[in-house]
Amino acid sequence: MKVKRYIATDVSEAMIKVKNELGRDAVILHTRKIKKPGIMGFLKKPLVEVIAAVDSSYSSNSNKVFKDNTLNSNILFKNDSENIQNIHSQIDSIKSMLNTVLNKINNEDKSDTSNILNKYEKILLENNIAKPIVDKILTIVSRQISISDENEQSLKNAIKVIVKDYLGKPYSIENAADKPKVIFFVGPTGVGKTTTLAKLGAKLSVMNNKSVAFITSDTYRIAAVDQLKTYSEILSVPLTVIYEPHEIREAITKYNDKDYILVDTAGRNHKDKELLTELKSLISYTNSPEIFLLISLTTGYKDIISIVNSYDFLRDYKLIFTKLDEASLIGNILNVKVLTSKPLSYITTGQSVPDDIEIANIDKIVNCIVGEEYEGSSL
Ligand SMILES: Nc1nc2c(ncn2[C@@H]2O[C@H](COP(=O)(O)OP(=O)(O)OP(=O)(O)O)[C@@H](O)[C@H]2O)c(=O)[nH]1
Ligand SMILES: [Mg+2]
Repeated sequence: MKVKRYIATDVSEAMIKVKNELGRDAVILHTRKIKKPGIMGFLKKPLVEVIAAVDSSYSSNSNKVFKDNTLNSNILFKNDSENIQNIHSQIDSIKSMLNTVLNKINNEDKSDTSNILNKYEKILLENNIAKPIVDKILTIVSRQISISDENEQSLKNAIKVIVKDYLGKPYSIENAADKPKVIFFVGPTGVGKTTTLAKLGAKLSVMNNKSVAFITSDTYRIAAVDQLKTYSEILSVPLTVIYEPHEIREAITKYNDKDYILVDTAGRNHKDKELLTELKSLISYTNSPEIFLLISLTTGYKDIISIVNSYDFLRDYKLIFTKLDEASLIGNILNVKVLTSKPLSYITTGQSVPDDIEIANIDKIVNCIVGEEYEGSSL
């Protein structure tokens, strides 16, 4: 075996020297960094010392070891970098897979959300709720909760809360404070003014033991007075017929001791300004009257808007909705309520006096608006 020491400025220079002198079969036994001797040596770059050996009898094996070592370390190094690259590319593909899954979940969520919102938009529109009101409700709702299949019920409940809030608390005639309370029944022709007045008159006098009187200013139709006269006789409630608006003052004075004075008015074609002026004059002769505007649930929304606009000279009134039994949709209750901001009071549910009337049941109306059954009376 031949062993030799080499000093070089770096490893590659040392290797060249080893290779030149000992040949390709040389084996590196040892390498180390060394300082040049002397003070100046400390300031210079260190040198490399390589101890190499060669044995002719093992030359081919030694060469192999040397080569294999190099190869192994190369392979190892190469494998390491490939592995790292592999890991990076796997991480990248996991990332992109995750993104795809997340996008899918998001999109599914969005499509779930819009499916459920679409479903309720349809239900509300089918129930005749005006489009701007439907949009308003759904905008509020979609801001309030994130919607998915599981919380469809929460969406429905949120809609119910908003609708309930819009509808407010119903007003009952029994809450009237002053005495006598003068109550006008106004509205379009044939809407149910006289019948509703009779229903409430009967409830107040027979069931609530209140003293009641009737006044009618409806002398346009021959049968109109007779109709109310019949109810007044059955209920033993006095009736006064007035022919001019100012006569109402005297009639009210006459019934000063009563708890309630219910005033029937002639049905007005809401497009007839003159008739409406007469009604205005009649009401103006009364101190703090209570007014009920009656609207039939069989009337279309466009006509309802026109009716409500014609009666906007009445600053204060309560809403009575009639003929629920004949209607197939209930949405106009909400439409009118939003349009007028006036309190709801009663709903009439048929022709029978006095039974077919109820104080507006807000929960029943709300449930029906979101697509559930209206409990009790028809629809
Ligand atoms: N189905 C149904 N019919 C009703 C209801 N309320 C009133 N009616 C009927 O509607 C018709 C007109 O009722 P009226 O009380 O005379 O109506 P009105 O508003 O006084 O009519 P005019 O005085 O002519 O303007 C009558 O046949 C009533 O029986 C109701 O809730 N449901
Ligand atoms: Mg009438």
